[in-house]
Amino acid sequence: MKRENRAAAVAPPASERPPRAGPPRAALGAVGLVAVVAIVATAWLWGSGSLGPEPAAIQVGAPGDVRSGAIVVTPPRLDVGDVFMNVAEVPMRFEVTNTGERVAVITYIETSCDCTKATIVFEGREGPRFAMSHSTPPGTYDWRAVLAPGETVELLVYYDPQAHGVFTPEEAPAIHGPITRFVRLYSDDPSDPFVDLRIDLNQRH
Ligand SMILES: [Cu+2]
Repeated sequence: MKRENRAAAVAPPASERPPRAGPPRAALGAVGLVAVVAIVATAWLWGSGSLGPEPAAIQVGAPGDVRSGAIVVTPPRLDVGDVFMNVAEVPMRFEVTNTGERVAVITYIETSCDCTKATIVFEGREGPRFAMSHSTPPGTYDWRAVLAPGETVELLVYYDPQAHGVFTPEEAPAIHGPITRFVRLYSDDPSDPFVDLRIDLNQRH
């Protein structure tokens, strides 16, 4: 009884009802019931969406929740091989992708040494060049990069082999041979607030 009353209340308008003459009554009844169920279900979903909090499925989640904005750097590690001391600057190119289903905001970049600087090309422009946190601490630049889900931007890293001075291996052995540097990207990704990329090179005189 209850179901019949409800169906009557949300029946489609007369113009959408099937004509009286035509398929048997049983068939019409089935079609009508399907339509009513669909309308009621739609109304219920709408109602719950506007009245309650966001459905759990699209809330920013716990660590590891891939539905949040997620920053991925490609490649995560780059070996540029021999770098000679007489080269002014070695540019390296990476891609930064938001693999999440939400917007991700890159808020800050930090490198492990001032010989290494990093910037993101965002909206066609190279951003500020970040270095170590003591050289370009948070707040140095009024800058951030907002990446839509699936968006990829370019990350440029510059290594300056002369940054520590130009010395022979005998004069300064520490700045020769295998060298490793890191670049750290900070974002609002709740499951992974920063991501590191690694650069290896062989410093030669
Ligand atoms: Cu350095």
